[in-house]
Amino acid sequence: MKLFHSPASPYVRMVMALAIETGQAAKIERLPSAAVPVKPDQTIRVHNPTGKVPTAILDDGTVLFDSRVICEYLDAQHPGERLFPAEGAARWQALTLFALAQGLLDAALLARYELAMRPAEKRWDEWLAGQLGKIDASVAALEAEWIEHLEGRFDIGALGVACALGYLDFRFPERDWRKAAPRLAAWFESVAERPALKETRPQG
Ligand code: 99T
Repeated sequence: MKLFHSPASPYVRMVMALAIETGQAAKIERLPSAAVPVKPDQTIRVHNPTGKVPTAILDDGTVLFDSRVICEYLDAQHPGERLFPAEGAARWQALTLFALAQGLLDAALLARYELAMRPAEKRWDEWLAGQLGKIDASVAALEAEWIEHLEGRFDIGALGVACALGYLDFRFPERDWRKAAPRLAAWFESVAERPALKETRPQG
């Protein structure tokens, strides 16, 4: 499989972390990319009109995106225990937690683009505050409602949350999410040394 890749992207990180967790990293060929919203990478666009990473190209030419789809695809390709539970409450809980991690990240990325890409004179403070508020509310919900789940099996929800929190450390270190979420911080510490997370720490 070829994968349009960026070492700074938490969405790419989810795919790579899942591949490492499930013993499939060696079969992924990383393609360099320059995915930014204002100047789309045309080599990605040929395959994915949104121009985003991760985008995967399978050996038969089939294109898969986004991170949710590629993660679930890879999880169906190995003989071990699945990170996406197959059915029942475990599945819906894991998918909801994964969606929360994705939602947190979507807000964090919008805030990042607002701060790093939008010219200062065009900034809209209320809009930025709205995105930062979504991050804080998501962290609060993880602390209040999800610790028991997180401390259970390392499923796709847990993997997603670890990548989302890692992104906050990477791009928003000054916001110190740990202050309001000590149990979440302890959980994050306990999983941070997993090879899948250690080998995919964001860079950029
Ligand atoms: O928005 C764009 O045009 C380019 N941005 C991306 O490709 C980002 C890179 S993270 N990826 C996504 O937005 C993917 C979201 C999708 N729903 C998924 O795959 O789940 C870059 C982070 C950074 O540099 O700080």
